Amino acid sequence: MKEYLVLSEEVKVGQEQGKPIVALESTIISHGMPYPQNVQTAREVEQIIRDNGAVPATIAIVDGKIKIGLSDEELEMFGKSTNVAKASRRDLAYLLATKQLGATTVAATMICAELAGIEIFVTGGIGGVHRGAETTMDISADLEELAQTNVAVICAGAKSILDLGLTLEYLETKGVPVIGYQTDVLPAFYTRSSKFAVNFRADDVETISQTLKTKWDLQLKGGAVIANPIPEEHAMEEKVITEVIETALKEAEEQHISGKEVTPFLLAKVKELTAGKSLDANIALVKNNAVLGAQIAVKLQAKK
Ligand code: PSU
Ligand code: MN
Repeated sequence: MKEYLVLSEEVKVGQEQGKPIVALESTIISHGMPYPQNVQTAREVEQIIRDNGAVPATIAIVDGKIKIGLSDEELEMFGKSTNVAKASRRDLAYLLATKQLGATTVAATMICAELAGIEIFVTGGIGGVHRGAETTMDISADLEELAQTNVAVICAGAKSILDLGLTLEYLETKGVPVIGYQTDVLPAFYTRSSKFAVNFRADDVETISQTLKTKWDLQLKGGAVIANPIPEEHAMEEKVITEVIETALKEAEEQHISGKEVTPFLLAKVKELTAGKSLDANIALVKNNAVLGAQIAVKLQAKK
């Protein structure tokens, strides 16, 4: 199994020195944001993690290997290339076997992080149960992964392109705790709140890391969602974003978008319809999650 893993020098040295490592996904770079903001953001997020005492490990599939930590050139390549496959759980083996470029989703990044012994993973938003899933059965593989893989995902909740209520129900069935950082309600990515309560509220990093440690000490397999609201000053107006999302969903339906294209299509549409404002919000919230994720990783490492 280890023969598939290639650690960057920074990650290797970090692990040897017992430093906390924070995983980062690459789908957000290749399919979630446009160039050059994607690469710029990826670099800044890595630096924020270093500044907060942890080591960043951006994960991707390159030339038959799972890269744990990308070089600057690789980040640039994932940001620029148009031939990068979106890699979720089902895609990993084929992309590795055929030596193609794969940008890992939340699900795939969790798998690779666990293989590399990394427990904390920072991203923007997780996939979930799509609206209308009762007929389309479109449910992100991210949720099943959270059910079975021991990695905590720090995110800004989930976008309301999804059915947030059903997403929470699914996570509840699978026993995945959803912890709100300094909030009682599930943040909805672009906005700080939604009408849904989180399972638990944690006002400090210690509570979160101790909860994670306890979960895994008890061998309760699976991850956790740490939901961190977008900073107030970057949040979007709820009415604006709701209308935009309704339009994007309608267009996706009219154009018969399906399968793994759905999420990237909706993300690109939302960005287009908000004249880039949603991108600014997206960048701000990922950076905010990077600070929290690094702090949790540092605390968790101190308990080893
Ligand atoms: N949500 C976002 N931005 C993203 C994604 C989701 O706000 O970039 C990406 C993540 O990589 C996530 C994936 O794991 O989309 C989910 O895709 P799907 O719904 O096809 O499982
Ligand atoms: Mn899907």
